[in-house]
Amino acid sequence: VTEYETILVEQRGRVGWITLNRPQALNALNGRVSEEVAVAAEAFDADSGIGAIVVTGSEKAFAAGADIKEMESKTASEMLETDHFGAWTRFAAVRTPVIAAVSGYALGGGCELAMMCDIILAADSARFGQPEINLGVVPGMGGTQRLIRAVGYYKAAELILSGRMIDAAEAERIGLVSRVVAATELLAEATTLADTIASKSLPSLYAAKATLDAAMETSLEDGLAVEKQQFAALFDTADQKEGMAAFREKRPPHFAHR
Ligand code: CO8
Repeated sequence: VTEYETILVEQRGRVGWITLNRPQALNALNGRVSEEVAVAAEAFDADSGIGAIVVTGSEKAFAAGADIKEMESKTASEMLETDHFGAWTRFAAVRTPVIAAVSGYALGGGCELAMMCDIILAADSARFGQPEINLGVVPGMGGTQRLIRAVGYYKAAELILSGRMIDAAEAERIGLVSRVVAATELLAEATTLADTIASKSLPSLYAAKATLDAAMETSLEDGLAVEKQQFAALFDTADQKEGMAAFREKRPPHFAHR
């Protein structure tokens, strides 16, 4: 990727913004989009001037799914030969906290992209769903696994087997989204939240995300071992000394933010 064609990328303060930008296809996620999102997120992740990433779409659609027109004529061996998921694996692996700011449709791969993020902020206009069953397929960007971990087996099974779309209120009730805000406030709320996160100590943000990831992926025993390691390691950072000194001296901490 030398120039972005399907996304807009911008740094605002310590926050990296990635805006999906294929309005003619409701931000359908084709191979180009996944590569560009991965490259942009990795570049932000490598930059110590960035403490949070926001992924968003348009008012009408966060993303209406993987690009059906791109997939339609593929054979099984073509699907297996091409690593369609590789770019998304790279995106999901960034150490920096990622917020999905969702307005409008987050369907199929769009819902799955939101679930690759650490926090899902939803406009009251947001609609979530895994409609792949209506196309004769199943979720293929992590939806069968991440939705169950997010909302439990029975909610996930109903959504995946029926293809039913849910509104933001239901998504919040079942635990799929972190918080619902008025559609007109979505970007302002995302900005406030991202700025707040990005103001923290970077090593502790990386550690927090690593422990959260461990909770999703391992047993309690292994996860607690990760937590113990991450917690201890932070005591060698200047930010830990600063954070605790600031508490003792009753003043705000000044983290290094190199
Ligand atoms: N792929 C390609 N094009 C799309 C997609 C999509 N997922 N969604 C919408 N578009 C296009 C439409 O074809 C239309 O284009 P055109 O104007 O050229 O006909 C344009 O976007 C506008 O869409 P609509 O006219 O349909 O807009 P509506 O407001 O009438 O409807 C909907 C909005 C309800 C969101 C409707 O567009 C829709 O149902 N979209 C498809 C939703 C869907 O089924 N998503 C799941 C896709 S499968 C998937 O995500 C699998 C993930 C695993 C991938 C694994 C790696 C490859």
